[in-house]
Amino acid sequence: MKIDASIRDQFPILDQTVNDRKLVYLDSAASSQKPLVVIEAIENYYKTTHSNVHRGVHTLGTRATDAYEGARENVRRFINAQHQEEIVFTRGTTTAINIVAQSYGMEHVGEGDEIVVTYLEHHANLIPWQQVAKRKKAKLKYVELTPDGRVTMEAVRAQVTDRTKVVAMAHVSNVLGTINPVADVATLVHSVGAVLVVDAAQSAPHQKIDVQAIDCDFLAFSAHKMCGPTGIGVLYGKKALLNAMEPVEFGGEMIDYVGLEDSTFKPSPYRFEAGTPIIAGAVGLSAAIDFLESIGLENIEAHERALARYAMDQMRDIEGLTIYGPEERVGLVTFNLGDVHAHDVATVLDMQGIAVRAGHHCAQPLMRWLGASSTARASFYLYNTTEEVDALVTGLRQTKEYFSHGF
Ligand code: 7TS
Repeated sequence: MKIDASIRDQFPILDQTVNDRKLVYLDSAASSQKPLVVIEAIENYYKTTHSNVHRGVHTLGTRATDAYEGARENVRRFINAQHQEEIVFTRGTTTAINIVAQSYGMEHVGEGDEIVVTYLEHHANLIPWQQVAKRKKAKLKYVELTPDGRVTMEAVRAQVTDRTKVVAMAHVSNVLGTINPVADVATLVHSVGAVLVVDAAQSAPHQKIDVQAIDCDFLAFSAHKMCGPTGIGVLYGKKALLNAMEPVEFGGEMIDYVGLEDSTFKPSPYRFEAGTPIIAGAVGLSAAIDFLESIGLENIEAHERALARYAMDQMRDIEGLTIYGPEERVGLVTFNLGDVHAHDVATVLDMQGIAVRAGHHCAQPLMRWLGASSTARASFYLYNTTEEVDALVTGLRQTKEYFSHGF
């Protein structure tokens, strides 16, 4: 299906004014908006199907379980995982990575071992590994970036040694929009007997993910960035690894036999899903996957990249505006406008109804690497239009005038 402005009719939230201007939502990398089909899937689930899962034998219980496990199968198919047991529902990317760090990391990383990350990680894929490194007296090593902010295989090779136990890397940077060579990294990582953890929070919403083609050991993403609801995400892990890992949370649903002193646990995914799971969230995520696939991820990606190129071409004409990262990127543009603070840029744009993100984007080491205390970011999704990019550029020119002393 071709993407045109009619797609916006699917997103009721976009049809509103903010500060008396038509809303221009350019913050989808933080969280995307939701189409009617997702909102209605969640509503219908609560109206017709809800009960707890995996418990009673009654009809609603069976229907809810089918909906929940059906969502798992849809996620498995979406990322081309081999087995349903490899799909763990979590609260989001952050929780998924924390599970891997707390369980696999604490078990397999020892004193003097190495964990490798890059300078462009979101804090969600950095702090959990800092904690493992600190607790285990392991070394946290950083892959250097090229001057324009890319991760090269040469730079990864420079950090990976036979002491490396885990390499954790974003698939796509939430600040620079660069795509990392995760499949090649997987081959390298496996050659030293380590595992690769891929943070796919910024890739899963925009491009086809194939975990078997990447051959990553773990991969994490969040539903809310891909037209799905908040509160649910996915941890993919290779079956043998997940089944050998200790659970992180304990309680109902994840046990096999409970004795007075000790208990045994179910295999994956249930050993990682203690308590009543995020049933309606899984239903919403599944509907979001169907929605994205009905449009075609390749169409979505092409549309956003075209918008980013169109935006950058015009933004470069604004004197004093700095764009961070290389030309080759996904659909987002991070920038600064002279020495105007990014929060001020975002505030003036908001006065014109334009929503962009400002701050350190949960990537403080990268901000320091860029030499910026904060930046502004416009991120595009399938519902954005060239007219909205034009509004952004006009807004930036007005912002520049407003703060003309900064130039
Ligand atoms: N990893 C990356 C690469 C991200 O961009 C984000 C969120 C996360 C992990 C965490 O995802 P969560 O769903 O668990 O919160 N990124 C952003 C952002 O760029 N602006 O706001 C949130």
